[in-house]
Amino acid sequence: MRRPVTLITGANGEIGHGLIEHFSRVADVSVVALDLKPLDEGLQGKVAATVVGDILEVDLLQRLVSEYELRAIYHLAALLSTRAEYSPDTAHRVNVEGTLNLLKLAHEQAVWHGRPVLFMFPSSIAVYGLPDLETKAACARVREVDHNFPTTMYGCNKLYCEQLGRYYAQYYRQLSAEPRTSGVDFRALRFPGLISATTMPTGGTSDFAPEMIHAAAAGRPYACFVGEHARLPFMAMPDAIRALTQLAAAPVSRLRQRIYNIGAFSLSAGEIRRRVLAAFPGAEITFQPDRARAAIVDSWPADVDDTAARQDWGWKPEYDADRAFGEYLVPTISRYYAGQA
Ligand code: AKB
Repeated sequence: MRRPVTLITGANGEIGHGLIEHFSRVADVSVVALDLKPLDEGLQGKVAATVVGDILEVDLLQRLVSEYELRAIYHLAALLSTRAEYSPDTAHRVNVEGTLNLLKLAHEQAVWHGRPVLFMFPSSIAVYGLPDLETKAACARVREVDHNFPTTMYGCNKLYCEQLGRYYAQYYRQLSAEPRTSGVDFRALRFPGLISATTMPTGGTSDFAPEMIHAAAAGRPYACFVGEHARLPFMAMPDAIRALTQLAAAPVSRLRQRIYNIGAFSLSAGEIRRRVLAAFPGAEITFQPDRARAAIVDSWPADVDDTAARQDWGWKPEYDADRAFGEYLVPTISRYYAGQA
């Protein structure tokens, strides 16, 4: 008898950390954590099993399902936007072929145990591509269907994988004599830039916000790679975890779409700097824009329209900018670096 589990890929990343902490407090969920690197020590006692390996290794995935019955997959593994620009072919393999491997695995599992497999997919504001700053200013809150013209490999990968997931959930093998669903219950969230108080992102382009805050708390100078007017939507990590688990728990009958924007607050790099200086008055933060990375940020929206998520499954962020800085980021990061000192 195989053990029913929830698989988290890319478990060692920022969202993985938050999700594992969350599931460790939920009695009936056993997590198998898959990552290229060994799971961080602090998380090891919080999962049923850890697997070190690559989502591109089909044999590894098959060995996994010989031992476990997958009831849900949180597919977090990806190369983020900046890193993907340095190795676009690898990014395509990991982000697209890796996702397809997991969609196929979810389908096989659903057929095997005769019930739908929940497939949660973190997508991104990187799927948007605004042609210029005038357009960015004019359409402050983009809807899911607007401006889907990504300028990065990562954005192209996320947009395509959203559509692959939608295909698996709604149209899989639609021409077969007896069309049935694939059994893959695919649900995606388009995350804004995420800011965690306890982990640092690697390889993203919205990273200037967490980097600025963490550098200030650690007493390190920081040169921001975008200009002070560069503006993006952001979200505190606890809200991101809540959004994932809330969408996962929503009855499928409530979902009018498979892919949802979610928003929390929108800040420019200059506004983040002012908030960081208010909390850490000695911080040394300068602006030294990197033309290419700043252009990526300029192509992403200043904010998103998340009306559909609010209407369909009750999305409402708990952290606006004041609460995110005042009650989560500043106190938690300060404690974290005080403990390191
Ligand atoms: C990145 O910067 O690549 C990510 C994202 C916005 O998806 N944080």
